[in-house]
Amino acid sequence: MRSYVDPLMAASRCEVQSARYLIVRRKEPAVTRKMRIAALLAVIGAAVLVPTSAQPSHGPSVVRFKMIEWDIVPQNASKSHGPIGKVTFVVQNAGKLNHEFVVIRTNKAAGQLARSGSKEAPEKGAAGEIEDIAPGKTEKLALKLPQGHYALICNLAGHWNNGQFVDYYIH
Ligand SMILES: [Cu+2]
Repeated sequence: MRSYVDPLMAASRCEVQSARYLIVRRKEPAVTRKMRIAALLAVIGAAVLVPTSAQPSHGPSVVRFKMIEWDIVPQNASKSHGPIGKVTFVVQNAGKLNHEFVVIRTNKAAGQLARSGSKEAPEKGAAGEIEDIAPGKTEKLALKLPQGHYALICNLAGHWNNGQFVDYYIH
């Protein structure tokens, strides 16, 4: 049995090695091609963007959030792509309690604004807020925001501590 298996294994090992060699050989041109395509797309993208580059922003300028017990859930906003400049927060209270929406520019993570167990978080760096949003209501807040990290929180007693916050970046 052994004498039969050994040559087969040797043969397949040899095939694997030559296949590996082929992959390695083909890999480089593929990567180069990809890079060339990416560079080409960048050039096309830049050419398309140049006439309208007055506002160098990416992501929507109207960002929607849903507030629930206990969270602030991005609807169309991505944590990493916020528009630089004017942004309109459209905040729907989809919960059963009143909530508020505070936009704070801070280097701290939204969940680390205060000690765990704190009734409220400090609002140092607050850029604006919607004071009260009744259940079922949708309110808007338009702000001009510089690049940076923001904590979006509800700061009604106990709400932040229950997890009603989200990190948001503008860059
Ligand atoms: Cu709340």
